[in-house]
Amino acid sequence: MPLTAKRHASLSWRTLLPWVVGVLPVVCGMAVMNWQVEREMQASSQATTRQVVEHVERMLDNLSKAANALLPLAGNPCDQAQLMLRAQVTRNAFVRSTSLFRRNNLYCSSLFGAFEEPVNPGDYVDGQLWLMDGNSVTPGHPLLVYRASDADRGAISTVDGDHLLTALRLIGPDEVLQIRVGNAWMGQDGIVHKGVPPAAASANVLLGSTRYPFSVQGGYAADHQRQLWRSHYPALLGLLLILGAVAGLVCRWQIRRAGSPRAELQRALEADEFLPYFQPVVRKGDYRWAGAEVLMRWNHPQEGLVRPDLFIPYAEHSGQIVAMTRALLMHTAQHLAPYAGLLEDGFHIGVNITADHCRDLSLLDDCRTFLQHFPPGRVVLTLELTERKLIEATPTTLELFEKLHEIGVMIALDDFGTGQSSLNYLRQFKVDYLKIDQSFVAMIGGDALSVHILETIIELSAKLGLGIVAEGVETDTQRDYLARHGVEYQQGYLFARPMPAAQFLEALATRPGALRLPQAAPPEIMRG
Ligand code: G
Ligand code: G
Ligand code: MN
Repeated sequence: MPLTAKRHASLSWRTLLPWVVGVLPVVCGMAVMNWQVEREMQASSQATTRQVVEHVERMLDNLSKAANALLPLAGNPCDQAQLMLRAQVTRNAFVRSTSLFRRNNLYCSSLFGAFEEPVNPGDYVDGQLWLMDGNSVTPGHPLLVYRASDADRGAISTVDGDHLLTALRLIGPDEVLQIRVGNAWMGQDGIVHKGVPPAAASANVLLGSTRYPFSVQGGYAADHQRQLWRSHYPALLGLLLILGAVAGLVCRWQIRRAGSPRAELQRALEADEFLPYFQPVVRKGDYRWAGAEVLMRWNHPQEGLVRPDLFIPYAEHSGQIVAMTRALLMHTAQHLAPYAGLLEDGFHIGVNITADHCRDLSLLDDCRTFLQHFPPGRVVLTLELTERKLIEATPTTLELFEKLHEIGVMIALDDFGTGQSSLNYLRQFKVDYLKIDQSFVAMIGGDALSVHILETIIELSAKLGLGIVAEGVETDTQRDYLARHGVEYQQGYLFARPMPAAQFLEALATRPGALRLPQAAPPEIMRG
């Protein structure tokens, strides 16, 4: 409809909103998925680190068992103890070697027997554990050394760094894991480093053993999260994209629908923007106002006063014309009823109706309600059916017209001569008046054939006993011609233009019998 309220200011949000609505589920979904991935990574990093701690603790249990079994032998001569040292290596899994020391001097080993090497208790964290990067037997090969001591003597057991490395690599193949003892640490490269290991890029976990002075640090490399996304979420991401697209499209559709003619008419109806305008119908002879046709106007907030031919077709198409006419009848009654004294008895109020009104009997109630506003006999309600679109003679329609006649409502056939209604049609609907279309009135003074058509219509209506109203009378010539040919009622700019209720009532009150009513500035502000 060319009439929807212009919304320049809101144009941007109308185009933007569908995008926002479409993108929102994707962004939210991805945020949730990201949070889920991080939670999963944190949980699995925690679990893996704990597993490594427990595994290393189990190794150290074996080492401590061996060392503590040998502790009573510390100080004894090596040749007495040597066999026991070897027995502990054999009996305890993970134990690579055992040795005894006395006064910071390692004097007996399971591998070499009697032996001399200095031992520095300061190398051991808590005097107990040392992650060393190699010894004289296997230089450059990591070793974890456990030391059990009693005063200045004690026993030492070692586990090969390969066992640690296997644990780190097998338990957490996808993770970055390091075992830390004091300020030495070893990662999955199997090399002992000094200092603090770098924190993992994500899900960094540091878990200390409660039983031995070591800890394990775990986490994931930077690209792990991306890999997880790639392997877990393509389907979900696809679903989110589809969801976003659907949400955006639905939103766009809704916004468009909200701007549709139907929605705009509904808004106008609720805002009470449809007003009745009144165009008098005058009687032949004295040309007093014998009635008026109610013409709908739309007092549009942006467009101003809108003529019905610009919006009535949409209202008819959508069926909203019924509610609009009901509101129009109500307003007309409210405007006129307080001034009913100004109207002569039998004052005709013409209201335009369409085929939609004839689908059920609701029009009957609307008419009844209208008439109840006036003293009996004061006004005659005349429903104008346009001849351009014929109403079907269904049982409901016939019943409706029957009942309308019963309550005194009259039927006029509007725009007569422009359609193709048959005489049968006039009879079926018990039409009371014909309104000659203004195109025929405009022919007056023209060629003989046109005038002949007009005269035939007038004659026909007389023969059928129908009242006749000529529309669109603009000149004295037309007025006088019609009067001469027996046309009872006339309507047209010559007498008055359609006018708002206040002006109509004022004219009724001040010059009720005026031959020609004052033609003030046309009350209508026509659009376009
Ligand atoms: O005054 P005018 O320009 O008002 O009217 C234009 C057309 O709109 C006319 O053909 C008239 O029949 C139609 N019209 C005016 N008011 C109404 C109304 O309330 N209902 C219907 N259905 N048509 C109307
Ligand atoms: O319902 P109907 O189609 O009869 O509505 C009458 C239409 O004719 C309205 O649009 C009304 O404004 C218009 N009209 C009324 N009197 C005149 C007139 O004298 N000349 C012209 N051109 N139009 C008129
Ligand atoms: Mn009409």
